[in-house]
Amino acid sequence: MSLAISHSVTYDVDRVRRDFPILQRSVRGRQLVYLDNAATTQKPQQVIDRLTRYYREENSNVHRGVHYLSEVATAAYEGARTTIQRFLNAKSEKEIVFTRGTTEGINLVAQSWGRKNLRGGDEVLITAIEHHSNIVPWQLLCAEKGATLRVAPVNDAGEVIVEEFAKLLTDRTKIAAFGHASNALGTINPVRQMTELAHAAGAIVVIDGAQGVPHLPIDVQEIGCDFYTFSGHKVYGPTGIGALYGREALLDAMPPWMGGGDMILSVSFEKTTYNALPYKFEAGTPNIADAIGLATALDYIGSLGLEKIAAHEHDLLLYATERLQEIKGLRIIGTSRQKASVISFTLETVHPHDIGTILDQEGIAIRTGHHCAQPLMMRFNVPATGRASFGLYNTRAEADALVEGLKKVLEVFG
Ligand code: C6P
Repeated sequence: MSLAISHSVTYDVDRVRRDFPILQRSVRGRQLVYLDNAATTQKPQQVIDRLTRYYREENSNVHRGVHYLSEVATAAYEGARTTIQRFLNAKSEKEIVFTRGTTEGINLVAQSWGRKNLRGGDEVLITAIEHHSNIVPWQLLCAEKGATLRVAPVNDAGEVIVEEFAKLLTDRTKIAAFGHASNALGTINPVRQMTELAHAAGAIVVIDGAQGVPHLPIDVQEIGCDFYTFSGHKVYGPTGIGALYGREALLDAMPPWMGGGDMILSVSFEKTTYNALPYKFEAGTPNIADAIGLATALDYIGSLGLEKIAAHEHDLLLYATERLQEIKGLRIIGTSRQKASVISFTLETVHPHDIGTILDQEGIAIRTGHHCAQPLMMRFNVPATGRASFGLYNTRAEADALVEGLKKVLEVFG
């Protein structure tokens, strides 16, 4: 990673911050410094207003009523799907399934495509830096099918060793599933290259985009993956909503995962037929308001400019990485050349939970723990790390506050 620092003059972070009411509040008598964006992001007023407007003026069930409000809600809900389709550059709205988030998206693929297509002796290939949400669904599937989970290793920088990944792809590999970016280390994977390799071996590709979408412009056609899933709450949208992109031909051939309302065409006790895509995978009343809120969030970041956000966050990553070198005994875990604005670290003499607690007294929010990536913690021989993750509204001054906060931690424990 180059440490040359450049600062984008076209990105007005002070103006951006004014869109986020929560950033104005104080915590424990201090100005909030929110550096836990990989866990969840704060919401701009535009998203909050859209949710309120929906409940005040448009609330109704979708795809059901002929009455006015149902038509308005349906149009807004389907409009949100179109926004997501365009955001990911999917070919068609039929390829966008609303889910509760990344975890549900991965489970949907495992339970529908996986259960239909996996046999005993088959293999699923993941990598050593996956979040539990991209490990456990495959373990459940493999246990049921008598298949084997294989894990591609990472080097000491936290980069997937692509040659090893390639070696583990065989004609037994039916699914390759990997993250776009690691939540615990920030590593950005070469997803296009990994997708090509997996396809050459005959596997389908599932990408966990939870940490990709907030930091990188996404083009699923350019990546070439079969499935891509992400969570709204990590991209300045509401919790409880996300989306799964799936290639139309694959979704079409997959059985429904959950049964109930909206996913049916007709039901009789003898035989039920299923709805067209994407509704076949959206059983029950969907999370209408939050789908609309998610689209507003994507419009919001689109209006700021995805490239500008990425440049701003990269600047913060470089600046904070450099300043953190001042802290005695601090070790950064994850030094990938391609890295999102996530910095995991340990302090020689202090447990991460103590670091988090003392920073909290200063109004600084970071995450501490295993970050739902326990195998990764074992790989780096640490029980836990502190993790500062930067979003589009963070500033260099906040990186400075983190450094000063860590100096206080050392005063207490050093
Ligand atoms: N990571 C973090 O603090 P859900 O919970 O379904 O929205 O996202 C799960 C998930 C899957 N993959 C990756 C790479 C993720 O980072 C996450 C969520 C949070 O790092 C909460 S554990």
